[in-house]
Amino acid sequence: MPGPIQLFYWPTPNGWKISIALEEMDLPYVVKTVNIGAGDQFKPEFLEISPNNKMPAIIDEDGPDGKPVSVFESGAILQYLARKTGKFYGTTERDKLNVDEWLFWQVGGLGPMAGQAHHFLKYAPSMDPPNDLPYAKDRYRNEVARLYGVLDRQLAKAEFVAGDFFSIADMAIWPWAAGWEGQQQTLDDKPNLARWLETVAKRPGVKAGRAVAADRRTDIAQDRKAQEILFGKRN
Ligand SMILES: N[C@@H](CCC(=O)N[C@@H](CS)C(=O)NCC(=O)O)C(=O)O
Repeated sequence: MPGPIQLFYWPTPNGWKISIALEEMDLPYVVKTVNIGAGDQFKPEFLEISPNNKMPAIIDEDGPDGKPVSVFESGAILQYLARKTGKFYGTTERDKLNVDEWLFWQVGGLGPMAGQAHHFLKYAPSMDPPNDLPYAKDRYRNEVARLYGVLDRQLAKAEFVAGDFFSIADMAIWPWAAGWEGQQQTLDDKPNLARWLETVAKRPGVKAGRAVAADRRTDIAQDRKAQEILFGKRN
C-alpha cells in the first residue's frame, strides 16, 4: 500500500494551490514544511526534487508507473494530480484546453506579475535602506489591474474560469486573486471577479487547503533575515 503524497509546502499563494487541490481531490497527504524565509529551499535534499529552489513540490509514491515520482512547478503538479484522479479538468478535450489556457495564464502571467506587485509595493519599501520605486510600483499595480480586467471579462461568460465547472485553473488563480487588496487593486469595477472570489472561498476544500500550516505564516516585510535569504543575490 503506497504512503500518502508528500507535499513540500509553505503557506503562500503558490503553496495553497496544491494544498487546496489535495483537499478538493480528497487525496491523503502529509505536509513537509519548507521554510523559505529560513532557507530550507536551498537544502540539497530539497533541490533533488525541486531544482529551482521553490516550493511547492510533491513526492507521490504511487506514480504513473506504480513507482515513486516527484513533481515541481505548481502548474505541473496540478495537471499531474488532475490526470491522476480524473477530477477538475472538465470532461471533454475542449474543456481541458480551456483549463490549460487559464492555468498557463496564471503561472506565466498573474503569478509572476502579482509576485512583483507584492515585492515592490510591500517588501522593497520595507527594506533597510528602503527601495521605494514609484515606476516599479505603478508598472506592476497596473499590469495586475489589467490581468484582473481580463479575468473579470472571462468570468462574465461562465461561473468558473474555464467554464461551468470548477477546475485546477480556479485552484491556481484563486490564491493569488484572493490577495487583491495587498496588490492595491479594486473590485468595484469587477463584479464577476468579486462574485467568483466569494464562491470559491466558500468551498470546504479551499478553506481547508488555505488553512494548512496557517500559523507558520510570517510577515516578510518585517523580517530582514528572510528578506536577505529570499531577495539576496544567488547564482
Ligand atoms: N513557478 C513556481 C513559483 C513557485 C514560487 O515562486 N515559490 C516561492 C514561494 S511563493 C518560493 O518557494 N520561493 C523561494 C525562493 O525563491 O527562494 C510555481 O508555480 O511553482
